[in-house]
Amino acid sequence: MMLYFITGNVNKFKEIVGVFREEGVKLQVKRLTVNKIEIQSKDISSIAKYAAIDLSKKINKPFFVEDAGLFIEQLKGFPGPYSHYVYDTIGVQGILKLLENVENRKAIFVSAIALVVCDEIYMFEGKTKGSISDKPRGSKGFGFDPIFIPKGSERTFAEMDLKEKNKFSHRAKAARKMIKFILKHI
Ligand code: ITT
Repeated sequence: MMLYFITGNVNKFKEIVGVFREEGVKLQVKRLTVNKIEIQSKDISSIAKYAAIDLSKKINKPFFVEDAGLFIEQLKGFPGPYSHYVYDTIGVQGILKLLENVENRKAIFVSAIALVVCDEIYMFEGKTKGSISDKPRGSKGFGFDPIFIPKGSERTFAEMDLKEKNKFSHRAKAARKMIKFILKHI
């Protein structure tokens, strides 16, 4: 079986392929870039689910999509579902500016995967608690990785190699749930 991951983000693809490898799954995952519909919702899972429903009308093979967002407690969950747009506009420095002199730096990364097999949709979610650093650290990864320190580590995601990030990350947690499901049911 070949499984397609529909994403424009190569880093996400590499992370998920890494999880498949770590779990010893002999299933080929290929990246496909197809434009996705992105509905407006506070809920990451709903965004992934609607994108998958729309794509399932056009794609006739097993595939999944993933949507992710960074939810910062002091900012009432912002940027959350707007993470991509916020990263492209005010970026990492903009977020740090919003948190200047703010003591509460708690944040959660959320990932939702929608898997489509034989016209059925299956949802998997992963969450990682952590905090926002005072300044960017590290050069690996992508997006908000330089300012996110997962609980249980002193380092930002951008200071970790892919394998270490996958030990902590929201995306790896969601991917492991999907892999468990695939191995059991498909
Ligand atoms: P898709 O084509 O898969 O949608 P995308 O980059 O647009 O790729 P998302 O909308 O799911 O993906 O992600 C929103 C943004 O949140 C993303 O562009 C990053 O800026 C940020 N983000 C998500 N996961 C992240 C992670 O693991 N590390 C750092 N930033 C992340």
